[in-house]
Amino acid sequence: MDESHKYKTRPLTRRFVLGAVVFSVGGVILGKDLQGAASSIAPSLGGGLARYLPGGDRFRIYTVTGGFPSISTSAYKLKLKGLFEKELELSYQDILDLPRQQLQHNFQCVTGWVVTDVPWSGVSLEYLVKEVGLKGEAKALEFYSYDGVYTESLTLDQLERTGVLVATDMYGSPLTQAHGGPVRLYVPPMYGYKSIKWLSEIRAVRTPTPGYWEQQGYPVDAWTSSNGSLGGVL
Ligand SMILES: Nc1nc2c(c(=O)[nH]1)N[C@H]1C(S)=C(S)[C@@H](COP(=O)(O)O)O[C@H]1N2
Ligand SMILES: [Mo]
Repeated sequence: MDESHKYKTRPLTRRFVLGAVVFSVGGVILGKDLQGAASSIAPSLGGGLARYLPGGDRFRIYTVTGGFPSISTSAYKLKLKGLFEKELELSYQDILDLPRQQLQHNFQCVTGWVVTDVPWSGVSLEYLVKEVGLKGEAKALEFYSYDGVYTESLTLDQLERTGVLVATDMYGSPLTQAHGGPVRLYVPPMYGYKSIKWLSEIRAVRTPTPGYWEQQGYPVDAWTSSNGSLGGVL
């Protein structure tokens, strides 16, 4: 069995969960929607309640499993499987060695919070996919997480229009575990649920299975604005 795919989860403490309840009293709705059953706010972010309110320009940390997978950069592997010309496994270093892209864009969750002008860097997913090469039948990409539960997908058509990053850095530093490090996806013009954290595998397929939240009714086409284009941000 491949050791690199084992991970430890860090369960939320009782205090953590209680904190979330207090926040809901304070006006932040922590319902059964995208907040997830066990999602909460990282205490390390610090600061007062205002920082977590919609428009407070602070990320909220989400996880649908109640823990954060812990994958060291040395154990990290990104699998490329399915309808690629060849199946591959990339190490963290392999990803760092690919041409880097930077972009600055808002991060917006459908629950109402948005963080403006977040600087990201990583590798263009479109570039990566073209380098590896797709078989003719491939029409979409499915994404899997080291948490073993969360999934997402993009059609190749969406990929061409979005400038998706296989992201390793945010605000000029390596992604933290809470934000999906070592490697997550960042899909600039779509709602945050497309930006899968702890990315473990990209699978090229004919017809994508809808992602975790999409199976619960959220749109597969998750554009935050009507034109669905990046408008020259990249
Ligand atoms: N693996 C995983 N990825 C995920 C989620 C999650 O719960 N698990 N939540 C999604 C949602 S709804 C949002 S808004 C963003 C939040 O990113 P953050 O936790 O870095 O703020 O992650 C997305 N990616
Ligand atoms: Mo979200």
